[in-house]
Amino acid sequence: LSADGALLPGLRVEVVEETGSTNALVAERARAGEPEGLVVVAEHQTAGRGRLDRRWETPPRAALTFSVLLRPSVAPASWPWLPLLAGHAVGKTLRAVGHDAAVKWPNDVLIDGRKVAGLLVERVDSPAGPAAVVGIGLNVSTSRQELPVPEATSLALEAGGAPDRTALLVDLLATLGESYAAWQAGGAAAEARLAESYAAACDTVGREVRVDLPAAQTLHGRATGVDSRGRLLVEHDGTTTAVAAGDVVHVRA
Ligand code: BT5
Repeated sequence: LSADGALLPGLRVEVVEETGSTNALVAERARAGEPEGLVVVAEHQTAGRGRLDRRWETPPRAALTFSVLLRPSVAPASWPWLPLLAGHAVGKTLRAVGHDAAVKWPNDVLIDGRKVAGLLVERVDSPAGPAAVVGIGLNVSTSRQELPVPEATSLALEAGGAPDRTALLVDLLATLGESYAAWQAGGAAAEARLAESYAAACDTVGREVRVDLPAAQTLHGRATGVDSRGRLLVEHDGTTTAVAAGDVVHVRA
Protein backbone atom coordinates (compact mmCIF):
# COMPACT_ATOMS: atom_id res chain seq x y z
CA LEU A 1 0.00 0.00 0.00
CA SER A 2 2.87 2.43 -0.29
CA ALA A 3 5.77 3.08 -2.65
CA ASP A 4 7.71 0.14 -1.25
CA GLY A 5 4.64 -2.05 -0.92
CA ALA A 6 4.17 -1.92 2.84
CA LEU A 7 2.07 0.73 4.52
CA LEU A 8 2.58 -0.20 8.12
CA PRO A 9 3.84 -3.41 9.54
CA GLY A 10 0.70 -5.41 10.22
CA LEU A 11 -1.86 -3.08 8.65
CA ARG A 12 -5.36 -4.37 9.29
CA VAL A 13 -8.59 -2.55 8.58
CA GLU A 14 -11.79 -3.19 10.50
CA VAL A 15 -15.12 -1.63 9.56
CA VAL A 16 -17.85 -1.06 12.14
CA GLU A 17 -21.35 0.08 11.30
CA GLU A 18 -21.71 2.43 14.28
CA THR A 19 -19.64 3.49 17.24
CA GLY A 20 -19.35 6.52 19.49
CA SER A 21 -15.90 7.55 18.31
CA THR A 22 -13.32 5.56 16.36
CA ASN A 23 -10.62 7.38 18.36
CA ALA A 24 -12.15 6.12 21.60
CA LEU A 25 -12.47 2.61 20.20
CA VAL A 26 -8.88 2.47 18.94
CA ALA A 27 -7.58 4.05 22.17
CA GLU A 28 -9.26 1.26 24.11
CA ARG A 29 -7.58 -1.34 21.90
CA ALA A 30 -4.23 0.47 22.32
CA ARG A 31 -4.59 0.35 26.09
CA ALA A 32 -5.21 -3.38 25.84
CA GLY A 33 -1.87 -3.78 24.03
CA GLU A 34 -2.94 -3.84 20.36
CA PRO A 35 0.10 -3.49 18.08
CA GLU A 36 0.62 -0.73 15.53
CA GLY A 37 -1.28 -0.91 12.26
CA LEU A 38 -4.91 -1.24 13.35
CA VAL A 39 -7.32 0.94 11.36
CA VAL A 40 -10.96 1.18 12.39
CA VAL A 41 -13.45 2.77 10.01
CA ALA A 42 -16.97 3.66 11.18
CA GLU A 43 -19.91 4.14 8.85
CA HIS A 44 -21.42 6.32 11.55
CA GLN A 45 -20.04 7.97 14.67
CA THR A 46 -22.55 9.02 17.30
CA ALA A 47 -20.08 10.93 19.49
CA GLY A 48 -17.29 12.06 17.16
CA ARG A 49 -14.67 14.06 19.00
CA GLY A 50 -12.80 17.21 18.05
CA ARG A 51 -10.09 18.93 20.05
CA LEU A 52 -10.75 20.43 23.49
CA ASP A 53 -14.12 18.72 23.98
CA ARG A 54 -15.42 20.03 20.69
CA ARG A 55 -17.51 17.73 18.53
CA TRP A 56 -17.06 16.29 15.07
CA GLU A 57 -20.51 15.71 13.63
CA THR A 58 -21.41 13.70 10.57
CA PRO A 59 -24.60 11.86 9.62
CA PRO A 60 -24.26 8.18 8.59
CA ARG A 61 -22.09 7.72 5.48
CA ALA A 62 -21.69 11.50 5.09
CA ALA A 63 -18.01 11.22 5.93
CA LEU A 64 -15.09 8.85 5.88
CA THR A 65 -14.26 8.53 9.57
CA PHE A 66 -11.42 6.35 10.77
CA SER A 67 -8.61 6.06 13.28
CA VAL A 68 -5.15 4.58 12.91
CA LEU A 69 -3.12 3.09 15.75
CA LEU A 70 0.56 3.98 15.63
CA ARG A 71 3.40 3.25 18.01
CA PRO A 72 6.10 5.64 16.78
CA SER A 73 9.67 4.75 17.64
CA VAL A 74 10.76 8.40 17.48
CA ALA A 75 11.25 10.39 20.70
CA PRO A 76 8.02 11.71 22.27
CA ALA A 77 9.32 15.27 21.78
CA SER A 78 8.74 14.73 18.04
CA TRP A 79 5.18 13.44 18.39
CA PRO A 80 3.61 16.90 17.93
CA TRP A 81 4.51 16.34 14.28
CA LEU A 82 1.88 13.62 13.96
CA PRO A 83 -1.25 15.78 13.45
CA LEU A 84 0.63 17.94 10.96
CA LEU A 85 2.08 14.96 9.15
CA ALA A 86 -1.35 13.32 8.94
CA GLY A 87 -3.13 16.51 7.83
CA HIS A 88 -0.46 17.08 5.22
CA ALA A 89 -0.97 13.50 3.97
CA VAL A 90 -4.72 14.14 3.63
CA GLY A 91 -4.04 17.37 1.71
CA LYS A 92 -1.61 15.60 -0.64
CA THR A 93 -4.09 12.78 -1.27
CA LEU A 94 -6.86 15.23 -2.13
CA ARG A 95 -4.60 17.24 -4.43
CA ALA A 96 -3.60 14.01 -6.21
CA VAL A 97 -7.26 13.46 -7.14
CA GLY A 98 -7.69 17.02 -8.35
CA HIS A 99 -8.91 18.99 -5.34
CA ASP A 100 -7.32 22.32 -4.51
CA ALA A 101 -6.76 21.32 -0.89
CA ALA A 102 -4.64 23.15 1.68
CA VAL A 103 -3.86 22.51 5.32
CA LYS A 104 -4.87 24.94 8.00
CA TRP A 105 -2.40 24.80 10.86
CA PRO A 106 -2.54 22.74 12.97
CA ASN A 107 -5.07 20.09 12.07
CA ASP A 108 -7.68 21.01 9.46
CA VAL A 109 -7.81 20.44 5.73
CA LEU A 110 -9.56 23.07 3.63
CA ILE A 111 -10.85 23.35 0.10
CA ASP A 112 -11.46 26.91 -0.99
CA GLY A 113 -11.22 28.07 2.62
CA ARG A 114 -13.83 25.62 3.89
CA LYS A 115 -13.12 22.70 6.21
CA VAL A 116 -13.35 19.37 4.42
CA ALA A 117 -11.46 17.30 7.00
CA GLY A 118 -10.46 17.47 10.64
CA LEU A 119 -7.84 15.50 12.50
CA LEU A 120 -7.52 14.51 16.11
CA VAL A 121 -4.36 12.83 17.36
CA GLU A 122 -4.42 11.48 20.89
CA ARG A 123 -1.66 9.87 22.91
CA VAL A 124 -2.50 6.73 24.85
CA ASP A 125 -0.29 5.15 27.48
CA SER A 126 -0.41 1.42 27.91
CA PRO A 127 1.71 -1.35 29.40
CA ALA A 128 2.87 -2.04 25.83
CA GLY A 129 4.27 1.52 25.69
CA PRO A 130 2.84 4.78 24.41
CA ALA A 131 0.64 4.85 21.30
CA ALA A 132 -0.81 7.55 19.09
CA VAL A 133 -4.34 7.36 17.75
CA VAL A 134 -4.64 9.34 14.54
CA GLY A 135 -8.31 10.13 13.85
CA ILE A 136 -9.38 11.49 10.50
CA GLY A 137 -12.83 12.70 9.50
CA LEU A 138 -13.31 13.62 5.85
CA ASN A 139 -16.67 14.94 4.62
CA VAL A 140 -17.99 13.25 1.50
CA SER A 141 -21.69 14.16 1.75
CA THR A 142 -23.62 15.13 -1.37
CA SER A 143 -25.91 17.40 0.62
CA ARG A 144 -24.96 20.75 2.11
CA GLN A 145 -27.75 20.31 4.68
CA GLU A 146 -25.83 17.40 6.15
CA LEU A 147 -22.85 19.56 7.03
CA PRO A 148 -22.97 20.69 10.66
CA VAL A 149 -21.47 24.14 10.19
CA PRO A 150 -21.71 26.62 7.29
CA GLU A 151 -17.92 26.90 6.98
CA ALA A 152 -17.67 23.20 6.09
CA THR A 153 -17.56 21.52 2.71
CA SER A 154 -17.34 17.98 1.33
CA LEU A 155 -15.58 16.23 -1.51
CA ALA A 156 -18.88 15.56 -3.28
CA LEU A 157 -19.95 19.21 -3.08
CA GLU A 158 -16.58 20.30 -4.42
CA ALA A 159 -16.40 17.72 -7.21
CA GLY A 160 -20.08 17.23 -8.04
CA GLY A 161 -20.30 13.54 -7.23
CA ALA A 162 -19.85 11.17 -4.33
CA PRO A 163 -16.30 9.82 -4.15
CA ASP A 164 -15.55 6.13 -3.76
CA ARG A 165 -14.80 6.00 -0.04
CA THR A 166 -12.89 2.71 -0.27
CA ALA A 167 -10.54 3.99 -2.95
CA LEU A 168 -10.10 7.18 -0.96
CA LEU A 169 -9.25 5.24 2.20
CA VAL A 170 -6.64 3.19 0.34
CA ASP A 171 -5.06 6.36 -1.10
CA LEU A 172 -5.09 8.07 2.29
CA LEU A 173 -3.50 5.13 4.07
CA ALA A 174 -0.83 4.82 1.39
CA THR A 175 0.12 8.50 1.58
CA LEU A 176 -0.01 8.51 5.36
CA GLY A 177 2.11 5.35 5.47
CA GLU A 178 4.77 6.83 3.23
CA SER A 179 4.96 10.06 5.23
CA TYR A 180 5.05 8.15 8.52
CA ALA A 181 7.85 5.87 7.32
CA ALA A 182 9.92 8.82 6.05
CA TRP A 183 9.43 10.68 9.34
CA GLN A 184 10.37 7.67 11.47
CA ALA A 185 13.48 6.89 9.40
CA GLY A 186 14.67 10.41 8.68
CA GLY A 187 15.41 12.10 12.01
CA ALA A 188 15.98 15.86 12.16
CA ALA A 189 16.58 16.14 8.40
CA ALA A 190 13.17 14.60 7.67
CA GLU A 191 11.49 16.99 10.11
CA ALA A 192 13.19 19.97 8.48
CA ARG A 193 11.92 18.78 5.08
CA LEU A 194 8.48 18.17 6.52
CA ALA A 195 8.39 21.68 8.01
CA GLU A 196 9.23 23.17 4.62
CA SER A 197 6.79 21.03 2.68
CA TYR A 198 4.00 21.56 5.24
CA ALA A 199 4.50 25.34 5.22
CA ALA A 200 4.31 25.37 1.41
CA ALA A 201 0.94 23.56 1.52
CA CYS A 202 -0.35 25.59 4.46
CA ASP A 203 -3.09 28.13 3.97
CA THR A 204 -2.28 29.74 7.33
CA VAL A 205 1.28 30.75 6.46
CA GLY A 206 1.50 34.23 4.97
CA ARG A 207 -1.77 35.35 6.52
CA GLU A 208 -2.65 37.74 9.30
CA VAL A 209 -3.83 35.49 12.11
CA ARG A 210 -5.41 35.68 15.51
CA VAL A 211 -4.36 32.84 17.75
CA ASP A 212 -6.45 32.21 20.85
CA LEU A 213 -4.39 30.68 23.62
CA PRO A 214 -5.63 29.32 26.94
CA ALA A 215 -6.46 31.78 29.74
CA ALA A 216 -7.96 34.26 27.25
CA GLN A 217 -4.56 35.22 25.82
CA THR A 218 -4.61 36.28 22.21
CA LEU A 219 -1.83 36.76 19.70
CA HIS A 220 -2.37 38.97 16.65
CA GLY A 221 0.24 38.83 13.92
CA ARG A 222 1.42 37.40 10.67
CA ALA A 223 2.08 33.67 10.30
CA THR A 224 5.49 33.41 8.67
CA GLY A 225 6.24 29.70 8.72
CA VAL A 226 6.49 26.45 10.65
CA ASP A 227 9.59 25.58 12.66
CA SER A 228 11.43 22.27 12.96
CA ARG A 229 9.11 21.22 15.79
CA GLY A 230 5.94 21.91 13.83
CA ARG A 231 5.16 25.14 15.71
CA LEU A 232 3.55 28.04 13.88
CA LEU A 233 5.78 31.11 13.74
CA VAL A 234 3.82 34.28 14.37
CA GLU A 235 5.43 37.66 13.82
CA HIS A 236 3.93 40.33 16.06
CA ASP A 237 5.03 43.50 17.79
CA GLY A 238 8.54 43.27 16.33
CA THR A 239 9.15 39.75 17.59
CA THR A 240 8.39 36.17 16.54
CA THR A 241 6.61 33.68 18.78
CA ALA A 242 6.56 29.93 18.08
CA VAL A 243 3.12 28.58 18.95
CA ALA A 244 2.69 24.87 19.74
CA ALA A 245 -0.48 23.21 18.44
CA GLY A 246 -1.27 21.79 21.86
CA ASP A 247 -1.52 25.32 23.28
CA VAL A 248 -3.92 26.67 20.70
CA VAL A 249 -7.65 27.03 21.13
CA HIS A 250 -8.42 28.67 17.76
CA VAL A 251 -6.56 30.09 14.81
CA ARG A 252 -8.40 32.61 12.67
CA ALA A 253 -6.90 33.73 9.42
C1 BT5 B 1 -11.40 18.45 14.60
O1 BT5 B 1 -11.45 19.11 15.80
O2 BT5 B 1 -11.61 18.94 13.53
C2 BT5 B 1 -11.07 16.98 14.75
C3 BT5 B 1 -12.02 16.10 14.01
C4 BT5 B 1 -11.58 14.68 14.08
C5 BT5 B 1 -12.65 13.74 13.65
C6 BT5 B 1 -12.18 12.34 13.54
S1 BT5 B 1 -13.39 11.30 12.85
C7 BT5 B 1 -12.51 9.89 13.31
C8 BT5 B 1 -11.93 10.18 14.69
N1 BT5 B 1 -12.86 9.82 15.74
C9 BT5 B 1 -13.24 10.90 16.45
O3 BT5 B 1 -14.03 10.87 17.43
N2 BT5 B 1 -12.65 12.01 15.96
C10 BT5 B 1 -11.77 11.68 14.86
P1 BT5 B 1 -11.49 20.70 15.98
O4 BT5 B 1 -10.34 21.30 15.26
O5 BT5 B 1 -11.63 20.88 17.44
O6 BT5 B 1 -12.78 21.14 15.22
C11 BT5 B 1 -14.08 20.89 15.71
C12 BT5 B 1 -14.98 21.93 15.08
O7 BT5 B 1 -15.14 21.63 13.68
C13 BT5 B 1 -16.37 21.93 15.64
O8 BT5 B 1 -16.47 22.74 16.77
C14 BT5 B 1 -17.20 22.47 14.46
O9 BT5 B 1 -17.11 23.87 14.40
C15 BT5 B 1 -16.45 21.95 13.26
N3 BT5 B 1 -17.05 20.71 12.72
C16 BT5 B 1 -17.72 19.73 13.38
N4 BT5 B 1 -18.08 18.77 12.53
C17 BT5 B 1 -17.63 19.14 11.30
C18 BT5 B 1 -17.71 18.58 10.01
N5 BT5 B 1 -18.30 17.41 9.76
N6 BT5 B 1 -17.12 19.25 8.98
C19 BT5 B 1 -16.50 20.43 9.17
N7 BT5 B 1 -16.42 21.03 10.37
C20 BT5 B 1 -16.98 20.39 11.42
